[in-house]
Amino acid sequence: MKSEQDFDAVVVGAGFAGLYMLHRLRSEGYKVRVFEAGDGIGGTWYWNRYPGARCDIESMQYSYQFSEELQQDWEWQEKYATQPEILRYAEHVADRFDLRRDIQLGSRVTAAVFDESTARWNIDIESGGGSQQVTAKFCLMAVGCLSTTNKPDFAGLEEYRGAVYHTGEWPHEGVDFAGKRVGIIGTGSSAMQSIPVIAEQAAHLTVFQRTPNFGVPAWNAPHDPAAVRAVKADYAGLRARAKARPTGVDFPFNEFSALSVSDAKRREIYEEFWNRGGLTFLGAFDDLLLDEAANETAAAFVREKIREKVTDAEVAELLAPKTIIGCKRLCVDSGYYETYNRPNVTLVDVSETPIEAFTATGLTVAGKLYEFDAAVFATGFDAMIGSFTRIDIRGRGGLPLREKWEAGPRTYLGLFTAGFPNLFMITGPGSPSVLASMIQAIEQQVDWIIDCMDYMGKEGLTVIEAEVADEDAWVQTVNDAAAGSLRSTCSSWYLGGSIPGRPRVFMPYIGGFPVYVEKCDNVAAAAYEGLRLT
Ligand code: N01
Repeated sequence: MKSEQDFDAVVVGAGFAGLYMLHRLRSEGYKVRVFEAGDGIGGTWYWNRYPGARCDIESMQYSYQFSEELQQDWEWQEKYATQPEILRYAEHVADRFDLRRDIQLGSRVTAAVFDESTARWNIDIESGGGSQQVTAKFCLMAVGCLSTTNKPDFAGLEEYRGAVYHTGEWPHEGVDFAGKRVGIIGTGSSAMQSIPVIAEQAAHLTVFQRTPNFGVPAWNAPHDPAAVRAVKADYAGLRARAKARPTGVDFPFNEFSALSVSDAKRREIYEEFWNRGGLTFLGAFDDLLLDEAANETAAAFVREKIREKVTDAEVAELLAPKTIIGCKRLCVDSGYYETYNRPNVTLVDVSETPIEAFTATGLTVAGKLYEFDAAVFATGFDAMIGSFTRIDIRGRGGLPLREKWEAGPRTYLGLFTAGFPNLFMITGPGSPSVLASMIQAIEQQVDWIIDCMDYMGKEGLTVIEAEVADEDAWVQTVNDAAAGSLRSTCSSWYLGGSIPGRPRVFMPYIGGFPVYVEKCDNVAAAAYEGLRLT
């Protein structure tokens, strides 16, 4: 059955971006509807329920700042929030701001087509076995950066008789691995978090590692109430300091080179940052992601730590990455390396000899069969663009977005893509997104979009779209920023790394959050420079 409805704005996705977008749109009087494929809100935190799932940004900063009452009232329990706690927080926000009445759950947007005769978007939705079509003046893509899972197409997978799970689509009822043999593929953040927990439960765990990753301890712990009180006494101060940092996160950092100090001093500083833990380790020196020699000092330090933790020297060698630290996103670990000292954990190196095929009882590598009762794919995501390209989005002249982005995403500020009028992206490729603190990046973009829409209303303008020349210039800016960073030198999901056939384009803007914010503000101040308004 088809029903027709017209909205000022349709928001795709009810994660943190969709929730805040809805709140702002409704407060400004727009008629809006959010469509969410999941049966609950929370986006990536709704789906990623694998054992051990936590955020790698500290909880006091991984939260909304738009409401002082909200940030004062909410009590985060630990330094790094668990997935269930983050989901509870999202649900609290939805209830507190009465958002649910405009969110349609279990509703996957399958197509969004711009109708040039009406200057509106025709949006198709599949829900509960039926389809629905709505129209909207504005189409707001709040689809997240890490939402479309990457499931490698291993030969023989259909013959495998055990259960198959993906960390990014974990069963809501949980999985009991007690007494089971488990095989896990991948050693990124999701694997590093889930492996210690699964190993404790399972009879045996076999880890298939293609590329080792650097992990720095989380040192997670319950919050010290006095420290929380101190933050809350000046939350605005913390937010302002975070906003001024390239990463959008406030943490201690040094503004000198790793090569400018003596070996002894360098070690002392690394120990200090190691003991603080997490992603902030890379704040030890200011050139760790710029200079290979500087980076190697940090990489060597962490390798040494890994060797200290893992008793079997051969296994330790396999686990110690020989690459740039921080090139792939650094992992925040809790007992990951020590897990390999357990008698029920085996590491299988698939870097030289890839996984050949699944069989009915397991999988083979270099002709050897590894058997297990359940397979866990910790193989990551079709990051940053997968959630756009799986929707049939068509702009002017019927041009599919998939086609336009075939050689890599092209955007203006990560907010617009030329030829797709009135389509806004939140944390889209070409914006800092995953390289800033996500919720902060979301609030900045949503506020900017609202100002832009209000401006259009006041000026009697109905259509906004990026100029091709300005988009080209921004793509160049994004590429130039990436070229200056060691982050662009390895295969990672920032470049579509795990996805076969994907062009290698560094997708997020790495020039720093404050630089990006200033650019967006300048564009707005110059009557939306680079954008055609009609
Ligand atoms: O995914 P990944 P993830 N055969 O892409 C391997 C965020 N996150 O879900 O490196 C064998 O990092 C692949 O190997 P390789 C966070 O931003 C945050 O772990 O391509 N292996 C890699 O080891 C994070 O960075 C949190 O050689 C294959 C792994 O699968 C991002 O999400 C927690 C393979 C994928 O690692 C993604 O993390 C979790 C194949 N065919 C996630 N294909 C926190 O907040 C892929 N792999 C802490």
